[in-house]
Amino acid sequence: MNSLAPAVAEDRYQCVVIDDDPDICTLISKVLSKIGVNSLGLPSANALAGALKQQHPAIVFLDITLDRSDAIDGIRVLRQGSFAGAVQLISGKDPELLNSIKVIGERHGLKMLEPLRKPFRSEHLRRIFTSGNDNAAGSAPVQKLHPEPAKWKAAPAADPVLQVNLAEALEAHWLDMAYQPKVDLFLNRVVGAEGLARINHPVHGHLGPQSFLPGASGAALNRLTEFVIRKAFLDWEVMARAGRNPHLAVNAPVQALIDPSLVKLVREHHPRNPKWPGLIIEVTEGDVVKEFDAVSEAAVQLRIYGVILAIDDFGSGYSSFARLKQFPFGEIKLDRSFVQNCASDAMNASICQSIVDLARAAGATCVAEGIENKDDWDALIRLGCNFGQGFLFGRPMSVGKLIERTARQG
Ligand code: G
Ligand code: MN
Repeated sequence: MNSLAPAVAEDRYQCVVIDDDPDICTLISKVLSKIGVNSLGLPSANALAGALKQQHPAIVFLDITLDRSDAIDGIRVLRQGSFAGAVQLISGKDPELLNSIKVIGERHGLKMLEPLRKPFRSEHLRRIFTSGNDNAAGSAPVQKLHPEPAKWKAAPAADPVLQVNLAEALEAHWLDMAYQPKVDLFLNRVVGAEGLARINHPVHGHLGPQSFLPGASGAALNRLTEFVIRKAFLDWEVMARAGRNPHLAVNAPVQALIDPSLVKLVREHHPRNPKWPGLIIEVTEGDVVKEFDAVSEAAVQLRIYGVILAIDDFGSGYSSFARLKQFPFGEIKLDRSFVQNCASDAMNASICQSIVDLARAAGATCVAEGIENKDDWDALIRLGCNFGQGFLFGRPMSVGKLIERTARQG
């Protein structure tokens, strides 16, 4: 009935503590419960992976050495689970090692707090939640983990995000799609766009996927995927009537992609106009690797109807090149963690070069994600990357705006 769940529902843990020493887990949990924060203690990175399927904690405390795993494994698990909260390293190990691990976490796109050295006092723990509060002095209540602790302000993704039930949002017709232009980097011309689902909430305005994807049921994700595909078909027709012909893309979770109803939907509803260039469905690399055979089969079947698959965030999912050789993808989307600073960072440039070459050898398109400045754009051209998207070329926009941004084609 209530479509707006609080950021942290009552049956959810606000914190997860990963430490192989149960006494430490208990100690931290006790201190946190005194300030109204509930937490779940776990011994290993593996256990964390399991817990993240149900839990969306605002903060994860992470010890360095864990049960048959370590903090680096934990970081990988968090990255793969697209963890949007903050990570608090805790250890008695030397500060240099702690700092190197913090840097690795940041490289994985995680919000890493300043490491906490063991032994620590309960006061230190409390400060994590209360610093930045004017009335701090250790007594500020933080039940909702909200008052936006100063440490979290730097990274908006780490703030607890308003959660909306996806099934109810679909029911209420709040779903909408914004398009981010995709450009030919050599010609500086818009050739297509990536559709990004969002909620147009009557009270809270535009809400991104972080507000409706975590915790969404499989059935709701299937319906969302059906929505974005139908919308992309309809919006292409709108643009075609305005004389445009963009190659549109949408994102889909792998479970929805391999559901037989998806092929049926494409088969029945794809535009019949002979000019239609087809649709691109983006699936993340990690997902592809998990369901390799089923996704490969769906990819081949979808191709029959003009739909190709793109591997999204390529390079971030640790796929093996050997397996990739057998995967029928049509596009690789170079993860923005490599694209950003590729002009000045030799390692990033070299990774981009390898992926551009890989795409070319596979006969696939390579699209650089997250281009934010001219230097990186120039560098990508030198590397031979043909296509790109990013704030430099345009933020996600309405179909009307996209028509304005796109060249009329005869
Ligand atoms: O997973 P995928 O790469 O499809 O996610 C697209 C997301 O990337 C969107 O949320 C979009 O707003 C964001 N995005 C798009 N372009 C840029 C950019 O240039 N810089 C950054 N930081 N984010 C971007
Ligand atoms: Mn994408």
